[in-house]
Amino acid sequence: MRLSKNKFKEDLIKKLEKERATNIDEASELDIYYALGSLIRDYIAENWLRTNEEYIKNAKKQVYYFSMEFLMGKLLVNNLMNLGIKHICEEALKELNMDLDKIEELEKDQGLGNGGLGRLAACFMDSMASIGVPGHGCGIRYRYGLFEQRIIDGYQVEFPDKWLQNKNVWEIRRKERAVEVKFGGNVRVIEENGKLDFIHENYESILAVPYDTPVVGYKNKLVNTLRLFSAEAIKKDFDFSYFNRGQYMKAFEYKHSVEAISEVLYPNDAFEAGRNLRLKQEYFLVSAGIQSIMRTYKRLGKSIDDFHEYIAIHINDTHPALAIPELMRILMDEEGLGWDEAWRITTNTISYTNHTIMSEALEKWDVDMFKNLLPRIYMIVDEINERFCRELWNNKYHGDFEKICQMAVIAHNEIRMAHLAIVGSHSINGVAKLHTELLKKQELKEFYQYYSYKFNNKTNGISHRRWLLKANPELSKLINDTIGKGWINLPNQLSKLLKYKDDPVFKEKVHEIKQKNKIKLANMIREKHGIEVDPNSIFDIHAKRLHEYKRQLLNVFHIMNLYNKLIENPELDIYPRTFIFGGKAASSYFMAKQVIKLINTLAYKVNNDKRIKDKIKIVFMENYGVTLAEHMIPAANVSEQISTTTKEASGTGNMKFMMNGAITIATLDGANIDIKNAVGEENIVIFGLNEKEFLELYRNGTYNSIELCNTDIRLKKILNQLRGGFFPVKDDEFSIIYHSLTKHNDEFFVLKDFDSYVKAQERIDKLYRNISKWTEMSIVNIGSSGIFSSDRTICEYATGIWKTNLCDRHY
Ligand code: KOT
Repeated sequence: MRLSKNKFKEDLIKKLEKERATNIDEASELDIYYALGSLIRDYIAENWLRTNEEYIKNAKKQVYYFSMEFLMGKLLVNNLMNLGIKHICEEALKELNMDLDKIEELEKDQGLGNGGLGRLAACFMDSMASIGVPGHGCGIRYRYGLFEQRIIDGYQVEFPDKWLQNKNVWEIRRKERAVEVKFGGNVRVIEENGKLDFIHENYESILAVPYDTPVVGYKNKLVNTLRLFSAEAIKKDFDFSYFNRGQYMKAFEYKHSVEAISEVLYPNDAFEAGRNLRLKQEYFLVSAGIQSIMRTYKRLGKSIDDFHEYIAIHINDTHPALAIPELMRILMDEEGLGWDEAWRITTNTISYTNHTIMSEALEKWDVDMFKNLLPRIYMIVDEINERFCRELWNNKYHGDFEKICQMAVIAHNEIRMAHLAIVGSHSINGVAKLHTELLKKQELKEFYQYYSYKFNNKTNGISHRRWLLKANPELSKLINDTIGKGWINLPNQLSKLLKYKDDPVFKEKVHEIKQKNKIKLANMIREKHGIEVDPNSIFDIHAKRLHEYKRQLLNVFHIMNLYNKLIENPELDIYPRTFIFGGKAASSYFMAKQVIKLINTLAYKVNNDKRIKDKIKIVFMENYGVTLAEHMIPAANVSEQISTTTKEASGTGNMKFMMNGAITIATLDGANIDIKNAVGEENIVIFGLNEKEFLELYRNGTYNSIELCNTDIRLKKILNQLRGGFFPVKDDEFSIIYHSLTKHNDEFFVLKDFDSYVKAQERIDKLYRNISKWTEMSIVNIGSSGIFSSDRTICEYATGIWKTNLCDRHY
């Protein structure tokens, strides 16, 4: 937008006066934050309204991205950037003796997600708005986002994330657009003129109140919407039914039980919760979302038969898969369509992304629980299952009960959400090449054979505007100065940097910027954790959710091995390294929490051991989230992407690091493979079993971890150190870790890949000594990162799945 600095100042001062009743001399930083937020919202409002008007006027096909998680992070600077007024705002604030970075710190992260899946949804929001896809988010406005992590005595302790304690300046509550969501009760079936009617009665009604947040496109005047629903008691129920009977306390119990639905995000990543409240949340989201879409659709005045021509609904994993029976319900029970017509519309409307093949993350619901909570929806799912099984029987597997049972939506008293999502949608995609291949050839093999036309790959991406332009302003400026600003709209243009990989001046600048970012992170580490780290050491960062398959433990074992070697020989020539960790463990995941304790225990021991002369340092940074990632990633030299192969569907942190010039040490898993293909083998460090070797070993069951420990003296020593005496903890503190690697045969092949990982780390050590070569590799990584922009991913979704407005950009 066009705006002069003076006009901006004037507007800001007015806001301070009118909304904060203060002036510029008296205003606190918080006053400025609120005034600024309100002012930016004003600037956004006009384009927001216009965008919506245009969508209705031109009846453009709309995409709704349904997700239980949106990990948006902070919005202030992103909005300023996308409006094109960040610079003006910064300058104006400077003149008023304020600092935008300081003001930004006051904004709470919108942390309504666990990790990759929720952050992907947020990156998609940015890309849809920026490349001009009419796409909106649909989710839950949890009162508490993912817990705040504090480290106390080395342990993770969870605290509530009170992100709404102060006013959220970005959202607009739209009470008048609330819809009712019905739970429980029973269904009465009546037959009239040969037609069945389904009357849902004795249910409990809950109000879903939408809160809308604008999603601002990058300098294109387009503003999409993120709509999050909050659960509220319906006023008349709350006020009358109990209060009038004098049951004052009961009235509040009722209110709280209703509000519980949108109270808190389940803190599990890639793990199924299987709880009644989670099922309530999932249905709450889809019912509210679809009713709200239906209302908008009605305003278009189009026939219901053409619904799927104007609406695409995408489900982010199976969590919102009840969108399928819910849309069927509305089309049949409310719009009066027959089954076949409703099914045609539903399957053409819905598309599904699978994010994991790990069995513990596959959602299954107990039939009785489901039936009690959602009686009408159950009837529809049951009918979908009946028809699907009949179809299999008639078309392909006549008489093969076993096969049909294997593929059924309901079997063994469970509803399988992945099967429901596949049967009820027109597209199923994986999130990286290997992952999609595994879906087709293994995990969903039967479905691929039956519905091969539905399967496709959409390799994940990240918003290069957030993860490079915003997170790394100095590098972005250098890129602008070198190749121009075209990359901000066309990230593939980052490849223009490749021709500078040998340019000594450019290389020097890239190196300097990395150093500056490292110094900033070192200062942060000093302030937050009281640990002194050397910015000239290699910053080796492992930041992601704590999970056994992500193998933070492998990293720890490498450090223990290095430490053991240094104790034996303090003169050992290793390049100084700072190992930095960040990540949360699910609150009920004991093993993962013990790994955090182990990292911190090791950190304490190593950091305070004078004998190793500061050659290695270890830091566990508390409360990893979007904002902390924005500080950590630009400072990384080495990116740890070391999951057990086949387990990480894609990963997206891997893309953020390479885009900021880190060199990846990686297994051939998920999108690491795509990164390797993009940068070339010489610009990434690969180790470990590949997919074939892993699967072979896994299937023929010949791996014996204890045998391996007994033959590798390094491992033997490390495992002994876990058992007592070495660390200042109880002898059995780490017994769960010890047993998982020995008695339970090392399910994630930590010990199996150890030797190969150590060698890969030695290659890193060697490579970094030649800083000129290292910087060259770093530039190749940055220059090759364009295809990992979520702009490319969204363009593929829009053209290949949603069939919306095609973007005219080339990726
Ligand atoms: C599953 C259940 C609950 C919460 C989250 C999940 C989940 C998360 N399943 N897969 N993911 C991750 O999704 C990312 C985005 O596609 C991937 O990059 C990552 O590999 C998945 O683990």
